[in-house]
Amino acid sequence: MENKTILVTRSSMPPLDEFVKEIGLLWETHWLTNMGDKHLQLERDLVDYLDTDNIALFVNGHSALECVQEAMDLHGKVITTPFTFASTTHSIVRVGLTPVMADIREDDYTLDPEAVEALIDEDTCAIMPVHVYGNLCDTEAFADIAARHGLKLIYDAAHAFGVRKDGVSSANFGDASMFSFHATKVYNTVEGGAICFRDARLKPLLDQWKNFGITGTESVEYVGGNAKMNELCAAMGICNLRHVDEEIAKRKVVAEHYWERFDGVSGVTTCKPQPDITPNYAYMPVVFDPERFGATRDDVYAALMAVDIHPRKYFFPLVSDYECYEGLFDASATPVAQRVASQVLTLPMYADLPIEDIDAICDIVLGCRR
Ligand code: T4K
Repeated sequence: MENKTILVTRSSMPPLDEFVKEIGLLWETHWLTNMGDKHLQLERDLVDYLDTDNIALFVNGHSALECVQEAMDLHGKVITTPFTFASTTHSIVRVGLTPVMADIREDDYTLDPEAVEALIDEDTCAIMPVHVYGNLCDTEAFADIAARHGLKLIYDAAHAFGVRKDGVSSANFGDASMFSFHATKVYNTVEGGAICFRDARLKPLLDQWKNFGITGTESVEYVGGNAKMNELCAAMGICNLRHVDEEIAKRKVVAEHYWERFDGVSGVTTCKPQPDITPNYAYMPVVFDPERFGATRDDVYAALMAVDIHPRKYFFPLVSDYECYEGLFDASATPVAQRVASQVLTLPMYADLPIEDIDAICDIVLGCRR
C-alpha cells in the first residue's frame, strides 16, 4: 500500500461559505486593517470565550510577547524555561532583557517554581513560565513567588487556549498571558495572537505599541512597531471561534485513542491532563525511555519518517543549546529539560486525524521495540 503523508498537525478551518460570508462586508467597506470592525468584534468574542477582562490582539503571538514586556517597561533578568519554542526566549532578548534558564518539572514539563525561586536576584524583574503542550504551570506557586519578590508574571500561554484550571480560564493567571493563534494551534486566525492582562491601564499602551506608538492623529508618544491583526485574520478568528469547542471535542477522541494504545507500555510516557484541568489536547507528546522501551526517540522518529509520517521533536534542541545563544547558558544546569528534550516526540495530532491513521502510527511506534 502506498504511504499517505501525515503531518504533525493540520490547520482547522471553518466551512468556506461561512468565511466568505464573514468577509463579504469588507468588499463594501474596503476597511482591511488598523483595528476595524472585525478586529473589534473578535476582541469582544474572545473576552467572552476566554472569560477575561482585558485583551489586545496582535499579528502573531511572538509580537504580543515582545510588546507586553515593552509596555510593562521591564529592565533586567527574566527567568524562563529552555523547554519551549524559540519565541519565548527570543522575545526576552529582542526587547533588551536577559533570559535566565530554570529547569522544568518531571511530570508536566512546565517550569519548576522551586528552581525559579533559587535563581531570583536583585536584577530579576519578571518570570515567564510556559504552559507547554497546554499543561498549566503551578500558577499558585508562581503567583506566590512573584508577589513575595515583587516580580511581574507573564505566561507564555501559546499552547493553552481554552484550558481551565478548577474552572478558571488560562487567560486569568499572572499579570499577563500570551496566546498564539498561529495556523498550527488549536484555535487559529491564520497568524495571530493576543495578550490577556490584569491591569486595564495596559490596554491603551498595548494598542499604541502595536500601531507605531501613535496616540492621536498628530501625536506619537512611543517608539512602537507594527503588530496589528488585519481584518481577514480577525474574520477567520470569528469563524473558527464558533467551532473551537467541537475542535477540542474531536481532539479529545484522538488523544484518548493514543493514550489507550500506549497505556501500560514499558518505557513510554504520555502526558495526560492534570486532574484539575479542562484540557485542549493541543499536542501529543510521548517520552521514550530507551532503556525500558528498547528504542530511542530518534529510532521512532526515523521509523515514522520512513513511511511519510512526520512527527516533530518539540522541543529539541533546548533553546539554551541554540547556536545563536552559544556560550550564554549551561544546558547541564537544567538536567530534566535536557533529558525530556532528548526523549520526547510529538506525534500527529489534529481534530480530523482518522482512528485508523492513529492505529497505523501506534503500530509503527510500538514496532520499534527491540
Ligand atoms: N511560544 C510558544 C511556546 C510557541 O509554541 C509559539 C509558536 C510561540 C510562542 C509564538 O507564537 P506565534 O508567533 O507563532 O503566534 C510551528 C508554528 O509556526 C509556531 O507558531 C509554533 N509555536 C510552533 C510550536 O510550531 P514550525 O516551525 O514547527 O512550523 P511548520 O511550518 O513546520 O509547521 C508544522 C506543521 O503544521 C506542518 O508540518 C503542517 C502543519 N501546518 C503548518 C502550516 C504553516 C498546517 O497544517 N498549516 C499551516 O499553515 O513552528
